[in-house]
Amino acid sequence: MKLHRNCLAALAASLSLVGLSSAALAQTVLKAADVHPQGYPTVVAVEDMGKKLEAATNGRIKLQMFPGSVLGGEKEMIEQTQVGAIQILRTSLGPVGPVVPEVNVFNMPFVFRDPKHMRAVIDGPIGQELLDKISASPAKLIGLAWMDGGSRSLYTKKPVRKPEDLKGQKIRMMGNPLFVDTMNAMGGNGISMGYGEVFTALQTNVIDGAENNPPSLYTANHFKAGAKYYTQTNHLIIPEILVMSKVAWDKLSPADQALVKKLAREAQLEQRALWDKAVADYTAKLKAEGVEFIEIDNKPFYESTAAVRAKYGAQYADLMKRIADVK
Ligand code: GTR
Repeated sequence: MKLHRNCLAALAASLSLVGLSSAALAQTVLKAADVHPQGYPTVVAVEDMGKKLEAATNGRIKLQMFPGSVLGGEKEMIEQTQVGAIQILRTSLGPVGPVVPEVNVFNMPFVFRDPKHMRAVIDGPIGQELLDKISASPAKLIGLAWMDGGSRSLYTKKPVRKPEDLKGQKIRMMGNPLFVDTMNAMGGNGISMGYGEVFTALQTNVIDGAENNPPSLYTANHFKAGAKYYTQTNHLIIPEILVMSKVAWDKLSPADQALVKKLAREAQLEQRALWDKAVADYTAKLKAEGVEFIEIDNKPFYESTAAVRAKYGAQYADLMKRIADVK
């Protein structure tokens, strides 16, 4: 009788152990990362995607967000995503170019007429083709969805109105040789550097300026490091992208993969609405902080970068024509 009772207790203990461990095993926590701080449109949209994912899977799949570059700069985070240490990454497409060269077609200066044109392209077949190219490439990244990064303009310590004004000025660009070439063609000296180093580099005069959209200029505080002149060059309109590590992707069931893709697409649309508001809000805040927005005719900058489009775009001539034809 005693033996019987002991056996039952042992069985119950092992059952509860099995129960515990299978519940723990069944839960997948996806680490998501972003260079931007809490509250930034991309961060909010990915966090909301995580909430929906958790609800739709009854807590089986969770997403944990690491904002504000806590897991590194974009180059490092892309590498971590490739090896599976980060599972979901929101990044600019700029630093993806060196690992998936086909995406550089979207990274070229003045390839889109305006942000509206860019949205029409990413929402259509070309946008899907590029996501598929990323997924099919050997980079071990799955292209989930696009996000909006508006349009990038130049900010400097001295006012700039034309390419000649950039002579001798060191301007930080994202890590991709295409961007250094772009800045050199625009008249300045392009310096490749991580986003997290820009503030100190401005403060210590290692650089004289950088280029970005208003929400980034404001939230990264670069205007407080002396970059008070914001010249509306609108030279780069680069979509942001949400990618998943192929290592993590391959562990999901086909049904979960479809769910992640669907929710990523919803995050794309949510981020877009948040983005439009952020551009308006941060533009007003920058002006209130004394940043001078310099309106210019950007044609000389467009013309000065023709050689960059010719050099990098030759291999995408057909695709560039298709992009230009999107209304
Ligand atoms: C921002 C973009 C970031 C990052 C940053 C940069 O506009 O959202 O992903 O690429 O620019 O300049 O490094």
